[in-house]
Amino acid sequence: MGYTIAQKIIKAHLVSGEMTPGAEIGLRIDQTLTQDATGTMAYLALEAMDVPRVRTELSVAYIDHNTLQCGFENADDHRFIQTVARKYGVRFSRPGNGICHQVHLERFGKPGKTLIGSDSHTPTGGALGMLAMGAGGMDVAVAMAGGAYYINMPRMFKVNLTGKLPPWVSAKDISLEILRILSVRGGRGAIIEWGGEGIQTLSVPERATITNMGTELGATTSIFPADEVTREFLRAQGREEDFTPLASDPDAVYDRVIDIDLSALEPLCACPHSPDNVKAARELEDVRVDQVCVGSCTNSSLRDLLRVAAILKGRTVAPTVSLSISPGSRQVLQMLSACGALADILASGARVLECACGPCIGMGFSPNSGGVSVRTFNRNFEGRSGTRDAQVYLASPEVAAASAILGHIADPRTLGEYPEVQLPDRFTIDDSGVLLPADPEEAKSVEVVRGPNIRPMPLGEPLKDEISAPLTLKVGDNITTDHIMPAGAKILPYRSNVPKLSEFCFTVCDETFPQRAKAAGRSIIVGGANYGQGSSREHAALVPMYLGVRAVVAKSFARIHAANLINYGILPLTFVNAGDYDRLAQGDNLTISGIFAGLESGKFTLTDKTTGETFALACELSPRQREILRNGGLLAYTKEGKQ
Ligand code: MIC
Ligand code: SF4
Repeated sequence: MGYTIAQKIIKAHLVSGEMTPGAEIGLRIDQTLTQDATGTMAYLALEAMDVPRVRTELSVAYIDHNTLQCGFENADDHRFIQTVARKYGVRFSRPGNGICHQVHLERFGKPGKTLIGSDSHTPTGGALGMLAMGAGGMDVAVAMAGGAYYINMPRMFKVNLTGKLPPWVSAKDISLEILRILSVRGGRGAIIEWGGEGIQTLSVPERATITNMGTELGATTSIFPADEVTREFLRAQGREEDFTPLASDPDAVYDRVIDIDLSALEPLCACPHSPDNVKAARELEDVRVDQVCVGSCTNSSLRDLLRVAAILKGRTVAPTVSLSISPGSRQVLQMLSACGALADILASGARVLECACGPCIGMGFSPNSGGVSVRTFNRNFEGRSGTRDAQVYLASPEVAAASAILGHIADPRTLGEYPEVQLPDRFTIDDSGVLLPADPEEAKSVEVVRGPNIRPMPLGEPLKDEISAPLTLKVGDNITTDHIMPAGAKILPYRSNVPKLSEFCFTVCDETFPQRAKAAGRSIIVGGANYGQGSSREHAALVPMYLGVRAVVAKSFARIHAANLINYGILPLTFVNAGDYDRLAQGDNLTISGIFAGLESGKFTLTDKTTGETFALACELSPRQREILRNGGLLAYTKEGKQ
C-alpha cells in the first residue's frame, strides 16, 4: 500500500508510536513559529525548561497580533520576545514585517519539513508541501527544546479538484465550498490532501488560502504536493534550493475522497456567525455593508491585493462603506507600492493599515453598532471583531472589493470584465525585518528584558483522586476559544498577565463567570460538541486553570484545545451518552471520584450530588498524557526530565 504526502512526512519524522489512525504518535519538529499573543507564554515556558539554545533547524518569533500599542503592555511583550529570541537562538520578525503565516510562507517554509506554530493557522505552510500544524505555546516550547510533538495519527482525506476557476471566483470560494460540504467539525481527526489536475491552476498563495482555512474545518492540517508550481514560487522568492518534489503514491489510500469541479463554483460568502454558514454572494445582494476589510493570513498575498487594486482602479469606495486594506507582509506592501497598485488602492478611498493581523483579531477597526462587515478573513465568530452585535461575512477579495464599491454584498461578476493581474517572476527580497539571534557565546550575556506586563506563568497543581466542585458554567455546541478567552484590543495586551486576563474569561457567554469561579475555588465546566474550536490560544486552558477549573465535561473537543487542557492539568472528559448533557444544570454540585483508576481505564463516573444521578464519562489518554495530568501539566512533566 502506498503513502499519502502527509504519511510520507510523518514516517520520516516519527519518533514514537505506530501510524495507525487514532494512535498517539510523536514527531520530530524541524521548524517552529510563534506570534506575540501566544509567544510570551511559549518563551516563558522555554526559559523554565533550562535549555540554553533552541534545538530546531529554524525557529522564528513573529510580532503581528498585538501591534496596537495603546499602553506599555504590548511594547513590553515585544521587547521580552525580542530579547528572549536573541538569547535562545530564535529569529525575530519585527512588528510591521508581516503576519507570521504569510512571511513564513514567503521566506522560510520548505517542502517535506515539519512545522508547528503557536497559532491555529500554521497549516498555511501546507501550501508548500510541509506538514504544518497549530499547537499550544507550551507544545511549541517543548519542540524548541528538542522534544517531540504528539498528535493522534490522523485519518487521510483527499479533495480532488478538476476544471479551472471561472473569472471572479477564487481560492477563498474553494475554502468556503469545502466548509459548506464538511462543516466546522467535518475535518476533525483528519489531514486533508489537495490534489487532482485542478491544483495546477492554483499558485502557492492561492493554495495557502485553502490550507489556511482548513483550520476552520477542524482538520489537523491540510497539504498540497510540492510540484512545479511550488518550485516556481520558491524560485521567485530566490530560494529554489529549498525545493524538493513531494507527491502521494498512486496507490495511496484515503478514508474519504471529495470531488470539487472548480468550473462549477461561484462567488460565496460565509454568513454570521460561523465559517460554514455559506451562501452564494448573489443571494445576499440585499445586505447593506458598513465596512469591508481585506487582509489577514488568509487573503493578503500580493496576488490578492493586486487583484483588489485592479478592481478598485478608477472606482471609489461607496460613501457608506469604510474599507481597510492590511497587506500580509512588508514584501507585499513594498511590491504593491513599487508597481503603482498602492496608488490605485489609495485613490479609491481605502484606509491602508499596517502589515499585521489588525481587524482580524479585533485590534482596531471594530465595526459600528449592529454593523455589517465583509472580511476576507477566516473567522466570523460572534464578538471577535470587537463589536458584539456586528454581523461579519467572510468572502474572497473579489467579493470584498465589489461590495466596498457597491455598498452592499455583491456578486463581483456584476462588475463586468475580470481584470488580469500579472504576478512577478521575482519577488522583492528584503529580509532586514527579520533579526538574527546572537551567536551562542554572545548569547550568554544577552539580558532578557521583562517589563511589568510580563508576569510569571501560573503553575497547575498535581491531580487529586477526587474532584468535588460546582458546575460553574454550562455552555452549548461549537464554543470557540474566542468565547472562552476573548481577544481584541482591550484584552490582548494582558496575554502575559494571567491574573488580569482572568477577569475576561468566558465573559462573552456570562459576565459573572470569573467572579463565580474564583469564589467557588474549584469548578467544573460543561460544554456541547466541538468544545474549544478555533484558535490555538493556550490561555483558553491556562486561565480557566488559574480560576480553579479542574475538569471540562463536553460532548466532544477540538484537537488543539483538548491538548492544551491536558497541558494545563485540566481533565477533558466526554459524555458516553451525549443525551446526559441535558440532565446537568449550572449550579449543581458534582463529584468525579476514582480519577487515578479512571486515567488508566479511560472510564470515569460523575455524580451529580444535587440530583443524585450518576453519569458515565470517558477520556482516552496515552500513557504520556496520563503522566502529564498526574504531574499537574506539561511544564511539571517536562521538568521531570521527560519530553
Ligand atoms: C486567531 O486567529 O484566533 C489567533 C489570534 O491567531 C489565534 C492565536 C491567539 O489566540 O493568539 C489562533 O488562531 O491560534
Ligand atoms: Fe492573525 Fe487573523 Fe491569521 Fe489569526 S487568523 S493569525 S489573528 S490574521
